[in-house]
Amino acid sequence: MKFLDEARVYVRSGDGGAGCVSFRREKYVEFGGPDGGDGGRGGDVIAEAVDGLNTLIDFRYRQHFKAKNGRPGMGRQRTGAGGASAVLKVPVGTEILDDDSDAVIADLTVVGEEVLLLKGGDGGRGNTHFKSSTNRAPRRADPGRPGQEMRIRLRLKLIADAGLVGLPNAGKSTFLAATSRARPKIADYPFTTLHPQLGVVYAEEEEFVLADIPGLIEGAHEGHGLGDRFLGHIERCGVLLHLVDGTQEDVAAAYRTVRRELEAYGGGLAAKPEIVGLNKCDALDEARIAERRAALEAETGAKVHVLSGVSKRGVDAVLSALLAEIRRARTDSPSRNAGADVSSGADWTP
Ligand SMILES: Nc1nc2c(ncn2[C@@H]2O[C@H](COP(=O)(O)OP(=O)(O)OP(=O)(O)O)[C@@H](O)[C@H]2O)c(=O)[nH]1
Ligand SMILES: [Mg+2]
Repeated sequence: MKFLDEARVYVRSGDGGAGCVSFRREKYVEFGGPDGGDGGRGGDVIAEAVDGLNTLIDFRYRQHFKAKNGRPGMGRQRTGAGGASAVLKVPVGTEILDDDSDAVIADLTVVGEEVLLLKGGDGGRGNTHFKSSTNRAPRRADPGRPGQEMRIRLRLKLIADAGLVGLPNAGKSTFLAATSRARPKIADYPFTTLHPQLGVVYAEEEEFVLADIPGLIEGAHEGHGLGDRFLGHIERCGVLLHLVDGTQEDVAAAYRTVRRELEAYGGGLAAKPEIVGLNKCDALDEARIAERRAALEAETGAKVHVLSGVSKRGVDAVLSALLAEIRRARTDSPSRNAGADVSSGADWTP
């Protein structure tokens, strides 16, 4: 499956340079004494969140990152040069995990944020350090300390402002296509969408990023259907748009099924603000719409929007309800979406 939101990378910091054994040699100075310099420090491995990236595809082609070793010390007490650090440039929103223990090492959410993954080895001490009253000519110097190595896993979660959820066929991708320049695949069968899609939506002279993910079915948290792993991509959204296909008999049950999966997944998804839409109303008469809307409102205990991604009825009202929540989320954590650079209609997997 060509899903590029995870990558495994091997990183290694540089070895320290060896200390030097050397003695002062000068005309007329017979016993010049030790003057071997220290080795240089090995380079570190650093990860940095940068602007303008939105996939981890680069890490498909380059999976080894090694910092340079420190240079050895030299005579006349010269310290060796330090090794250059290796810098992994990752998109904003990347989590870095230790591949062995699965522990989260860092979560880079702001452009320019850096984390030191591995320290370079210290350089060895030159023989100058081993001079003592009993040993005026030490022949000893330390080797440099070795660098460290680690396997890490990079995991990118979309930083979308709003996320679409619903059963397969609810019309999520149609909604994304109707409101942004994204052109996701749309078809009359479940699981048309196989990987997340992003679109930039313009509404009320503002823009926000909307994520369309594969549909959820009952038992998704146990791996049914496409499972619930895509929900990780909407964990950071400020609001969810929950679409219910209005042409099905039991809209309340459809709503409940998805809610149960959101709750089973955890990650704070169930607690997020949610806008509920009764979709495909172009295919229903007004009496049906009223009846199903009432059933859905009884289930949700909140206002249900009536809309159609095809005829665009109600779409503007839904966008403005989403925007209201997004503005609230942005004021709560202004740095959250800093620099999320997503071109309109960006396909998540190139
Ligand atoms: N009449 C009507 N049909 C719609 C509307 N929105 C979507 N459809 C149809 O419903 C079917 C499914 O639409 P999609 O947008 O692919 O649904 P989805 O929720 O993205 O489905 P998955 O990707 O499988 O989860 C397609 O045949 C669409 O043409 C709508 O507003 N009105
Ligand atoms: Mg879809």
